[in-house]
Amino acid sequence: AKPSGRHFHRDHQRWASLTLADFEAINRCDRSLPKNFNFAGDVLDQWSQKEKVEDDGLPLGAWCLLITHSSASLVCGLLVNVNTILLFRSLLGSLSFPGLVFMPGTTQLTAKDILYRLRVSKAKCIVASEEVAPAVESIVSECPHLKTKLLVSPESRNGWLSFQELFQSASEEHSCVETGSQEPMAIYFTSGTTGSPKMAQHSQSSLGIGYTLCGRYWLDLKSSDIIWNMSDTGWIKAAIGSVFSSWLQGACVFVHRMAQFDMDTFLDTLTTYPITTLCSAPTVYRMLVQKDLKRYKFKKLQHCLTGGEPLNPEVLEQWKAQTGLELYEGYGQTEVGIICANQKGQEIKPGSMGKGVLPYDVQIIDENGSVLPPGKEGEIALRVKSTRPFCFFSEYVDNPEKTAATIRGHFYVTGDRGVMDTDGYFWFVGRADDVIISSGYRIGPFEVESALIEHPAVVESAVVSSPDPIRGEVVKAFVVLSAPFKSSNLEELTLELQDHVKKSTAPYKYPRKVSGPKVKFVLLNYYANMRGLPNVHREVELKDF
Ligand code: BCO
Repeated sequence: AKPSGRHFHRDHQRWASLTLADFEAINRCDRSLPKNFNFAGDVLDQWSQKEKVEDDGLPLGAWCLLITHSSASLVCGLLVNVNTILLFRSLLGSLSFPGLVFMPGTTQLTAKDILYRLRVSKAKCIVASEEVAPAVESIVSECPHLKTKLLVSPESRNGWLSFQELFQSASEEHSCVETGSQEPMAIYFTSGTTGSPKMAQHSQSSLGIGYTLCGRYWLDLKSSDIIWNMSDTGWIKAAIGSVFSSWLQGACVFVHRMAQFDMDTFLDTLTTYPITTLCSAPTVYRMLVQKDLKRYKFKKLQHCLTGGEPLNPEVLEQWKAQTGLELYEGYGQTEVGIICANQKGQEIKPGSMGKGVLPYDVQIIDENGSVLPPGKEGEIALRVKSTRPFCFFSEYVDNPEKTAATIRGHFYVTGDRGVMDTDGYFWFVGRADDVIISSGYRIGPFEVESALIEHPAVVESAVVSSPDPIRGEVVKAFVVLSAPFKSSNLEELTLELQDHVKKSTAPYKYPRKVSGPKVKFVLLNYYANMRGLPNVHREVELKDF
């Protein structure tokens, strides 16, 4: 790749000798982590300098190199539903401040979700768009730590600072702060089987350096590429694909936010703009291969990626047959980023999620933490002892028990079950717990059950995963109705319950299937236990037994 081995900017006093090749060496464990690292100063400022001094065909200069500057002293910022370019500005601005941790929120968060996030994180500042401002105002009185509200909008609003005004009046000169490479940089909320989402904290280097090889070999990016990574900015996949991995390689990030996913807009975008690299959830490819794709001529598309949920081999084959392009699957988690991938140049085995990605040592382990041989099913795990890889999350904030519970022997356990073959390729089997992976979202059943139980019709609920041909899995709710609702029209009541969940928590979690309590479900668990499967609360086809 073009930038490899080249100096970002030799004259720069802080990183006079550190190059992209050095960041790669750190990922290969051939070089130790520097004491200090700051992505804004040590990567973006270098590319910015390079762009100023060399005219070597960097594509559009559109990697949003706009560092904000203000004297506000913030500790934590929640960024919700802001226009993506502005989100990048605030995110990069946040990197330039000492002690500031950013916390992206997905566009679908409800007022209740925002309240939860602001309270547990004790965030001092929120950056939000106009659409979200009323939701924030409805809960702000319950957030004693929140001091500053920053509105991203051409309009002004009482009680909010204007992001645009502050940005325009900020000096173009800035000096980026020194940050320790293991200082906290970001918090991502992630769902588990029980309880509310946990705060997984990443450091300056885990996100800022950790995915250098992933950008080069999985995303296959060069500074002349344009990547469209469709993930919502609230997910770590956006941090990897739309910020850190891409900008480490100097690639241009294409941004097109759709209020709601629309297939025609999606296809028009690929045929109109010179996007070279596409990253999207398997669900999107499943939807796409239903269409006659041969009718479309994608302008520059040459590298396609997917992740967030398992990709079925048929979809990979259909995509290739229709477009002539391979589909490179990656596998990872909020806590650890990308840990397995089908990298460019590697043979793809359809149905496999590729090989382990450096610096991780990925293994399949048993319940005692012992490594299993190829072909044996167990839990997908990463070696953390004696040395914990630097690109790991640091901890679940304020939750030492949950942090400790991820460690088994010498390994971090992902909670996913899989198999490694004799060639070192990993094959996903399923979750080892009750987390539901639907359309690339990780959904905690408890969160949906809590939302359902708030409705007067629901006395009890049990939420499980159910197979789905397009979304991989969907949320299915079994409910026991309260006496006054027992004679209700069930179709109408189902819609009402779905709507209720969409209002109570992020709508992507709503139960797409709702049913009365079923003996069948209890029986399935019984059969699962008979087969020695751990804790399987999923709806499966009876034929599977
Ligand atoms: O399908 P429905 O129409 O019944 O429901 C949809 C929306 O209509 C609805 N909704 C959205 N906003 C709403 C609302 N309803 C009421 N009020 C609102 N304000 O809620 C449902 C949302 O479902 P969705 O998000 O799946 O929507 P959609 O349009 O079907 O999108 C399909 C996908 C595939 C584009 C979408 O599911 C998606 O983006 N998935 C990928 C998620 C992702 O990026 N995951 C990566 C996580 S990070 C990770 O895995 C770590 C790996 C390193």
